[in-house]
Amino acid sequence: MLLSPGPTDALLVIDLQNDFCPGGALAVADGDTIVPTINALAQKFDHVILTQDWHPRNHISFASTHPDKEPYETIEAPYGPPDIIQTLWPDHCVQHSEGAAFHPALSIPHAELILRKGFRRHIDSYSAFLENDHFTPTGLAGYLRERSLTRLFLVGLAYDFCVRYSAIDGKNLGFDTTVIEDATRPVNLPGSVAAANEALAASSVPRIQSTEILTT
Ligand code: VGL
Ligand code: ZN
Repeated sequence: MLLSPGPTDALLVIDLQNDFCPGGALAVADGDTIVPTINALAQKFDHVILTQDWHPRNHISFASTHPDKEPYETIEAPYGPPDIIQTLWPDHCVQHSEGAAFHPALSIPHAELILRKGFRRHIDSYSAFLENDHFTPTGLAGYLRERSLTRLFLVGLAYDFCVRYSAIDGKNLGFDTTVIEDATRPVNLPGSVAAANEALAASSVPRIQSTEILTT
């Protein structure tokens, strides 16, 4: 069945930034290969929102901030449950760096909002809706509600982190939420893709293919 986006639908493009693409600081395998699909999908939507991971130097999620830690080790986040375990990453998406810029081939001139997240030094934000304390809002839910945008289609990077958490929070906040799976790529830490698949299924967030929206 072909899905046809309408006036209350939005495409949410998560973190399509240089640092998550090959050659970047936190490169996702083939992260750049989804750009043409996302550009084509964007043409089908009246409303497109981009998110941008946007960290200050010495961000809590950077391994380099913690003297005795290496990337991909974990810490107990000071803000506590429910996701008390914070993965530590290589320094990435530092505010105003080239790595934080959108991939140069991303071409969505009609995108209406660029939502930056992860800008507070002491808290990470995978989700476009809530920071990693699962409490502090980014403002996106209010924006979408004020604009009467009720159905969301998520694409971008990375499937198993920012796409996963954004989709689940979107769904929990009352938006009709779908992930366009072939327009995402995962970081792929041990178990992270299976965990994302299970979490999305548990929240009844469907995964579809871009061909269900693109005619060709
Ligand atoms: C992301 C790890 C750290 C993402 C952002 O966009 O999925 N992953 N920061
Ligand atoms: Zn980040």
